[in-house]
Amino acid sequence: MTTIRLVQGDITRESVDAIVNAANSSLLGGGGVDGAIHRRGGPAILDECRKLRASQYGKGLPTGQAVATTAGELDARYVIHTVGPVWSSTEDRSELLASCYRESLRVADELGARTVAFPAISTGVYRWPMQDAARIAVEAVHNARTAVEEVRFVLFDDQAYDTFARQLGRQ
Ligand code: AR6
Repeated sequence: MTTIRLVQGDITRESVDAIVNAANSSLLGGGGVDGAIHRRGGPAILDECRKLRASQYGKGLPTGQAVATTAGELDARYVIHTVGPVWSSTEDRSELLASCYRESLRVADELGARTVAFPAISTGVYRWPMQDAARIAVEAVHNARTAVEEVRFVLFDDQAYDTFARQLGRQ
């Protein structure tokens, strides 16, 4: 049974086994939570991302998949990079967003991680509406068969926190 916790704040301050990064397929960093993770985690994360690109992901990490690196100087053992879908009003990409959570938890299981922090994947630069993203995130975690004991959703602002709290019936 996986416990879901909600936290408001900066995911790079969390102390967990694995921090999930809302990356892009290049794995070479970006803005938003990706930029914050690389900034605070230091260059070791990017070094490993570059090696992963060279060895396995020359064409980029596909949307909906996940891969782990060191967490560098973050208070975590791993960063799990996943690529969320860009929001589309004409195409239903929710299965890809659910896959980000599922695949990240699968990678966490492979690593033996028991506590995993997630940001609200795709809800920033990729423009996914928060309410729909919260529903998909919570359902994906509820449906996942995982040994992860605690999933911590780390929401950056009040609105995101309140939306996840409502989705969990905690408000
Ligand atoms: N801690 C927790 N949540 C955060 C933080 C933080 N430090 N910073 C931002 N958020 P985004 P995406 C929230 O844009 O939509 C990058 O450039 C933010 O408020 O980081 O999946 C990548 O390289 C929002 O709710 O990720 C990709 O190119 C959520 O995290 C692209 O953005 C996700 O916003 C990915 O876009």
